[in-house]
Amino acid sequence: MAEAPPGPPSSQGSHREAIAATELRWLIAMVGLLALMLAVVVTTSLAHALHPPSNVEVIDPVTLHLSGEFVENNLGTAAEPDGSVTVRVLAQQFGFAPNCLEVPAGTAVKFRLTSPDVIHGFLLIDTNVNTMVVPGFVAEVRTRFEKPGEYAMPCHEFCGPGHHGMWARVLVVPKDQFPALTAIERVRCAGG
Ligand SMILES: [Cu+2]
Repeated sequence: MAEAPPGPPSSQGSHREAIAATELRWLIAMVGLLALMLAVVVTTSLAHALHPPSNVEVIDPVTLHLSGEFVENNLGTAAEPDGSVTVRVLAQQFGFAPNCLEVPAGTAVKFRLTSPDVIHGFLLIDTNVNTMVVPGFVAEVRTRFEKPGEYAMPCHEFCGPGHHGMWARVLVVPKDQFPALTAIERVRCAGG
């Protein structure tokens, strides 16, 4: 059986040209979009110190209450010998422990968080702090608060039926006030 005769060469050629032009337009749009996304990543990284969390550190979510750095007495803000502070927090259904984190202004702050149950989120609006808290891993974020103030700290990863009520706060106090606070006052956000 004879094949259907091909269309006239000129109409086939213009069809191909139209396809090529469409593909080129999509290619340009795609490359443009990729360049824009790359520019956003580079700009936020340089201008706002926003980086993808890079800390890969494992922890056993079953035993973290019993021993190691996330036992109850270690939670909250601890002063380090170099003048910086480390804040240890547990994110669990449906709250943060402690639920108020008191830190000094003008000081390097390292947050270390983990979860014993499901994935939670740690976000401080208007700062570079934004990470997931994944069970089995320690999330670590470094930041610095220049001025005293208060930050709401909502869990921003849906973690179950009580998710909407899961939030805490960070209270930044003047640097000279911080050393006088006891460990208990720090986790209760005395003065806030
Ligand atoms: Cu949560």
